[in-house]
Amino acid sequence: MRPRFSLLWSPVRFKALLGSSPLPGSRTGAPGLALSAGRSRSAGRSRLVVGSGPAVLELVSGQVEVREEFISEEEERELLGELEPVLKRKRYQFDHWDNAIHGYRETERSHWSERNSETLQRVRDVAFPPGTPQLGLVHVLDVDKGGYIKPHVDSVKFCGSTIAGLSLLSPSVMRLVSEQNQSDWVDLMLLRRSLYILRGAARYLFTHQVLKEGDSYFGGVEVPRGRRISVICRSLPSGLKGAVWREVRTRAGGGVTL
Ligand SMILES: O=C(O)CCC(=O)C(=O)O
Repeated sequence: MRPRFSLLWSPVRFKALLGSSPLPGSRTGAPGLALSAGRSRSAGRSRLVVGSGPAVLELVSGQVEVREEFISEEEERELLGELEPVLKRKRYQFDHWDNAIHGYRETERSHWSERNSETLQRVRDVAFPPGTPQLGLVHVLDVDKGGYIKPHVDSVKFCGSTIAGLSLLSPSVMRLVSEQNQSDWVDLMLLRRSLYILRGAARYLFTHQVLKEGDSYFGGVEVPRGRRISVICRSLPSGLKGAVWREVRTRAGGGVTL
């Protein structure tokens, strides 16, 4: 069965994968339902988000966004040029079985070159409404080709209601799974140079993970994994403001304690 969505938006090498068979059964192989164009900002973007069904897509509508080609190749090079010397001094960590991340090295950065500051400001401008308190430190995560991020919810002590991340070097699939019902899932296709944003319910009520090589499928199509660097901006945990809290509770049917 062919995936329901078109991959024409994606780099040429993904087109070659259209003929490959999805894995039988399992979440990994399920094509899923695309986020309806009416609820996302454009039909193009909606093809980058699929879910297990209409209800879960309704739950996260407006709370999950993927923007393809958010940064240019030049901007990616500029970010890598600043990050590589810092990351190369660190070792990938593979050995702690209980870590949320396997095969990674990381850094945090508050000062950036002028051009990279401009790129990051564009991320902040689209992800956070004006005046949102934000973490000054930008989190940089370098996950090796064989590495992956296990399902987790970011700590409410250190991160507010919004997470915004740029993906550099490699495409990958981010999977959100409802904490209340494990059969409710949403997959995000994170192409190289794209931006994803998780807000409110998507950030608080779902775990997120980045799939490992071998499990890395989007809509039944394999997404080959390579080394991936993410550059992540977060809002500050200023306490859930009334409106956000009401929104989260309403979407979850009222029975949620954070
Ligand atoms: O690499 C990413 O984009 C996600 C990182 C992540 O899940 C985290 O830092 O909590």
